[in-house]
Amino acid sequence: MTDATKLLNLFDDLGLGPYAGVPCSILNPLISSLEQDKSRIYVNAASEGEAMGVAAGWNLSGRQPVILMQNSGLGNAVNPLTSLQLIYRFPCLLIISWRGEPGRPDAPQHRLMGQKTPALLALLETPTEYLTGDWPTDREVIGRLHRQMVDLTSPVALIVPRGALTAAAGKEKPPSRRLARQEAIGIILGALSGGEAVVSTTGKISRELYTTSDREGNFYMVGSMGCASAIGLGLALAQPERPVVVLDGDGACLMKLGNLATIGHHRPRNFIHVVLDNEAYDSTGGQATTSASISLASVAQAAGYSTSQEVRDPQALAGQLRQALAQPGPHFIVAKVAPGAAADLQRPHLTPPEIKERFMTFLWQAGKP
Ligand SMILES: Cc1ncc(C[n+]2csc(CCOP(=O)(O)OP(=O)(O)O)c2C)c(N)n1
Repeated sequence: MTDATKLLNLFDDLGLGPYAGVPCSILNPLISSLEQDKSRIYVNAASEGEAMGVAAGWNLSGRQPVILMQNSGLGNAVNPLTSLQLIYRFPCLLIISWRGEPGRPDAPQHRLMGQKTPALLALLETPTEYLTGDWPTDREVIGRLHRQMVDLTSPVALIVPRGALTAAAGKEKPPSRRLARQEAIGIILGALSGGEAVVSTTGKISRELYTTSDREGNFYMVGSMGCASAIGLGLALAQPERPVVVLDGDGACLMKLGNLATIGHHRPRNFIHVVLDNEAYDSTGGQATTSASISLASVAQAAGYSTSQEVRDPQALAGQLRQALAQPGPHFIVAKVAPGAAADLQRPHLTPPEIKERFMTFLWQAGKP
């Protein structure tokens, strides 16, 4: 396996950097090295598209930026790639992890993008190479790719398959005294009376909800990071009598922060938006989001939610939720929770179409809650 530190040193030698991106567990060795060693700039962008913009700013200052993303995030980056980097000819290195690589078992949301990633990059006229995990080969691969980037003054891509990268052991994070996310989910589900629709965001939140509180009225959104609150808005507007509870992550909420404005504008009375805020992308290795330094609750309040509160203990969470269920919304609750999850978390055993069918049947059969 290729060591992340060696790779970063090689990038330094080639004059590559600074760095911006959104994490993937495959890229965790690189991102956690960047987070720990502050000698290089790493901007933890809210979305991959935003990272492309930050990188273009660096290009304008004469730098050769590196943008890190999961291949699912390539979707978010396509517009800037085609209408910014490629047309202005900004040389930069895209490091793209390869979830859903054909022939390797992976979660269903990665299948199609995994199949299409190389073809999509080819279609987007972006020269592409693969990290192999063999250091002498990888050194050559990156040298070749960098030469193409410079010669063509254009973006280039390095696809990183699972297992190609490794890192030196990171620092142990001190244990958090905050409420565990799983406990918070238990409190929220415990306050429901049965007819509520629950939409959960991608990653460990959906896995925890499934493992501890599976019910027909749960819609596990396994991909499309950031869309849970938008799905919830659609549902709440279409079913105004039914309370809709969205379980969001801070990373996902930040990725599509604009959803808050849309929800605040349309003001669905039956909408409860809970952000389980561990200040981290826990599902991909615990890299920091920016939520520690901003108040998501203030953003929601300014966007027009009826109520917006930050809670830190079980009683406050239960109390806020009871109130939200009793009074017209939209409501926003930020529950500050600890990073980390149980080791034995399951993934939904249902396929995405089965999740959909079961949830739709629930909506029909449950009638009015
Ligand atoms: C567009 C996109 N970019 C990146 C990912 C990879 N990814 C999956 S879950 C996740 C972290 C989500 O963080 P958060 O919403 O804070 O929830 P947590 O994992 O902390 O519970 C990331 C980055 C993705 N699925 N989609």
